[in-house]
Amino acid sequence: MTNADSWGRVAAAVFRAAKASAGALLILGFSSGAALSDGQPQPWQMTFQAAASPVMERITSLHNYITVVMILVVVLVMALLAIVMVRFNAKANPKPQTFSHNTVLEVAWTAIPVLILLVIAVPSFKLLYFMDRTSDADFTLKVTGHQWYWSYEYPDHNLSFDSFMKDASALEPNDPRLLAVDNEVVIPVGATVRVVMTSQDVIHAWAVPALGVKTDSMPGRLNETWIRADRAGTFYGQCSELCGVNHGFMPIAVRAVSAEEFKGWVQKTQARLGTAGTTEVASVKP
Ligand SMILES: [Cu+2]
Repeated sequence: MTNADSWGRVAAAVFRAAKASAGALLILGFSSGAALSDGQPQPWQMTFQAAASPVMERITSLHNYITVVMILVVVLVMALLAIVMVRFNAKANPKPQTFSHNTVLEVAWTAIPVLILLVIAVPSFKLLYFMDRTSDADFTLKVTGHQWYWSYEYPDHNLSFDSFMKDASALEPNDPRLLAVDNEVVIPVGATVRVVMTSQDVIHAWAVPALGVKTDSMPGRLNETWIRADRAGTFYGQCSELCGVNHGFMPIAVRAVSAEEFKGWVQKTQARLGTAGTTEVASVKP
């Protein structure tokens, strides 16, 4: 058996392994997300939480699409590398060619990467503009970050309250540890909610994976995004900007309910807090 033969067999084995692992990645990446529906991380979760908003659905499909493009690029580069190693090593090709330019090849290896970038950039920009569109919102939610809790205002419903992480001793049976809060954000299913964000001290970030939102809340600035829950449920998130010693203990919980339940919640909460009131809560103990 010649050396080239054994290199060929190595290359073929590498190809088979690459194909198998790419297949496994595809299966994991494309199926496991759909099985999870809780709006919170799961043990051994491999991909995103199941999408609960149109933005997150689009983020998930853009991710899947770019993964396919990426696998094709990796396979192409590996194939070219294998060909070079097998056919042009010193033993297989003892007398190298001496030319140094090939116009067709040079145009191709400039144009193809440009095309690949365009194929990725066009859907990315479409999604960015989609995420930015908040013109037809049903109501506004104002989020303010504090060291280390969130406060929420519903200016259209004359309502405002603080939201602290639930202490381990206060957890109910179904509350996720480090994610459950005393006062959840409540929104009606299907309503488009404009979310404006700011901070009272340092930079925080309001992030809820299932709703596809992660926006910085900055002191002295008002950032804007929007959310719309497609289904009922409680969707959890965390502060995603390192903001100090209790950064890991200022979670976010958004509960999506029916329109009637939302109305009831608004009345009940107004009665409980007084309009534009603020809850009294103990400071958080990590
Ligand atoms: Cu923070």
